[in-house]
Amino acid sequence: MTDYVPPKVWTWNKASGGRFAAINRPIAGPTHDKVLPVGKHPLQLYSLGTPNGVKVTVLLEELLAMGHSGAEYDAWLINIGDGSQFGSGFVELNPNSKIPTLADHSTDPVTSVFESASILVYLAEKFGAFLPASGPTRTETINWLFWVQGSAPILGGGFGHFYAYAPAKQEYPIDRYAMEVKRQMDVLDRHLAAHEYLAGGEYTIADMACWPWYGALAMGLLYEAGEFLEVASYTNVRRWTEQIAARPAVQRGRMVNRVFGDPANQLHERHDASDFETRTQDKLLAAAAAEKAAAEKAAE
Ligand SMILES: N[C@@H](CCC(=O)N[C@@H](CS)C(=O)NCC(=O)O)C(=O)O
Repeated sequence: MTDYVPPKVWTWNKASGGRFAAINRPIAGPTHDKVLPVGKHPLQLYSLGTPNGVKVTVLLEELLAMGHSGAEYDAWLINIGDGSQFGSGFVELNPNSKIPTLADHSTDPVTSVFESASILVYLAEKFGAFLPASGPTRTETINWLFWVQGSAPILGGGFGHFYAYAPAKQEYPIDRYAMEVKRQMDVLDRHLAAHEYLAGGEYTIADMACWPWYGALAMGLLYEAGEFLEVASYTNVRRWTEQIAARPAVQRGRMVNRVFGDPANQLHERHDASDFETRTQDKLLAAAAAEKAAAEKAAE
């Protein structure tokens, strides 16, 4: 531990350090003028394929798969690394400057919806799906939705930050947050031992909110911390993760606004259902070109 003694009043006189130092600020509001693009569908999503973004694109793809054509959407890429969340148009929709943010142009005036859980509830209620209108399953869905909204910042902003992104490894915060994240995984694991989905027998927006965070963690995909946290031991979380990952709508939703990882799983912007097929077409063409190049090299 360092022997840092906090001053009487904190001042912003140096970068905070770590992976997101360039975008962290102690003040809100826009940094520049930027009008947001608006596409052809009533629902305009401004997002990035992080776990918080994926919650919403999974729900939109699930709604479309169910036949709700009104859920067609344009998904625009907001690159938080370059500060796009601080553009004036984005801040007008979401004063908190964080993805995901949704604008519903089917209402007059346009409805702006921010906070991923608020977007999930808004869409689920708009289309009457994945959140019962009343009764115990609704309450249980809301319980787990609030649970993940309160818990994931401990996983991402706490454990992930200190384990993977902080400029130096420190035992105290890593120990504290590792303990809490393991407790959270155990909460889920015990619950999922007795329930197929978080709210019981029904797949709901609670699963969609929780899966991108805790499903990814369970499969060792977050912060390269799989071995450290012994994630393979949470077998019920893994069963649930794989069950959800097998859904075609989830596989599509996970690709939208994704700009990292395997390029084959990235669809930077989505404006039409056919964008996924075009993406497949691109992959086939790229594979054919690679095969041709390999064959030519072998013939040299
Ligand atoms: N509680 C918010 C969290 C959203 C959030 O933290 N978004 C991150 C990306 S996953 C972001 O936009 N960060 C940009 C920044 O902090 O400037 C939600 O659930 O929507």
